[in-house]
Amino acid sequence: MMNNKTSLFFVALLMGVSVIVQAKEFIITENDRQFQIDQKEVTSLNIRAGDTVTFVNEDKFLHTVFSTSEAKKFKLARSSNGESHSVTFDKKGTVEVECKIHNSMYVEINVK
Ligand SMILES: [Cu+2]
Repeated sequence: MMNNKTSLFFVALLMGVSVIVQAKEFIITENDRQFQIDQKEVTSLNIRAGDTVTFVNEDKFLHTVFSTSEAKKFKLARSSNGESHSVTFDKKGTVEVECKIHNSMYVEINVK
């Protein structure tokens, strides 16, 4: 039989695992010099702290995705068609995501 300490450990472990399972991955594609979800332009997206967004270049153009927002500063490597990069958003706040090459590309990620 497990003693109390051991069973507490397993309860804590299970709680930790369930938190990890709840974190979601969102896919944003780059297409026609737009950020898109399901082939439609997306300009704002609500996610939760801990979620990951994967940016997939499906375009014939190069893209360099970045943000200078306080909640998540990042700059992804320049990507060509078929390449993807992921960002995990750990802090709550508004993250304005842009492309260094195409200044019309913009999506606001609201981390709740
Ligand atoms: Cu671009």
